[in-house]
Amino acid sequence: MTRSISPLLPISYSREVAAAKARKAPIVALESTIITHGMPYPGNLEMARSVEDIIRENGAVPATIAVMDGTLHIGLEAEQLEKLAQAKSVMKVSRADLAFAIAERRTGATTVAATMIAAARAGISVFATGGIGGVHRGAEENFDISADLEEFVKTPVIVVCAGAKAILDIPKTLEVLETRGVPVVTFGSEQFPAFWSRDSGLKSPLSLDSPAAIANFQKTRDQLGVDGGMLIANPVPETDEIPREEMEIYISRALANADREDVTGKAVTPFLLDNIFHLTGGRSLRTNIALVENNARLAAEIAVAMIE
Ligand code: PSU
Ligand code: MN
Repeated sequence: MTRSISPLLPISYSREVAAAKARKAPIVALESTIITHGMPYPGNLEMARSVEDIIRENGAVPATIAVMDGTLHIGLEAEQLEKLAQAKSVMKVSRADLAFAIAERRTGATTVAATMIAAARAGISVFATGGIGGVHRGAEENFDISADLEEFVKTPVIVVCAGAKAILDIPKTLEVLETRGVPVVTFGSEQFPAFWSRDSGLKSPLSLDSPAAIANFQKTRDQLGVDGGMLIANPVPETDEIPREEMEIYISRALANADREDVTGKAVTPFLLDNIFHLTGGRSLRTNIALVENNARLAAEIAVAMIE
């Protein structure tokens, strides 16, 4: 099959995002791997919709990012979001293969790294998600370190997450971020959170108490000529938390299952998430949804503060 090479990147803005860009309104980017590979349908669609609504309620415009049939979408229309949430065999794309999905006219859900690239390309500086990828347990053997970490070095986007999942090696994840010069700021706490749990047992490198202070920090980095993004860790609300000791039991079982089934590469994170979902009888999913909603709220407030 021959295909003409397009001189322009096939990029499409939702009506809402295009209007927000025109009036320079605050915009918050959202990733799509969490929708296609992070949660089962229909919980994933409900989550995606409620997160978008929370961003709107807090004075910003949501831009869910995904590649659909080769077009890079910055913001999805309602029917596109619905289609993506039910789509099968969607690629999970990161820095290495975002352009591949576009060039080959595929459908790809964007990870944190790919969403940061697309957001920066679209002039969006704040992004909300659940958890970032990091250094996996056993990385000294399997070399499994998410491309998400390296993206923070290059791409100037503030990413709001609920810390790192304890399926990862959290101390090593923080070490890599420190080595690569990525600021890790916990919102309203001195302790770095562990996704489903409010405390990882590790101190956060930095902490700040207001969206305005976070916006000011990023602006100051920019004035100093320091490149790259930063990680804002927002602890899950207390009422939705699953304590660390309890999570550790499910995590060890999920890791043992992954080991037995020889799961490797990109499949590792989705496999563990799905396993933990079943092991907790769905409770991990409720916590996951609550923390993404909480992150959407904070991200909208930061996006508003960035333009003040
Ligand atoms: N962590 C989560 N939920 C997720 C992911 C990570 O708690 O859905 C997804 C994100 O899209 C993240 C990606 O960017 O997994 C990391 O994948 P990998 O570890 O293969 O880089
Ligand atoms: Mn990996």
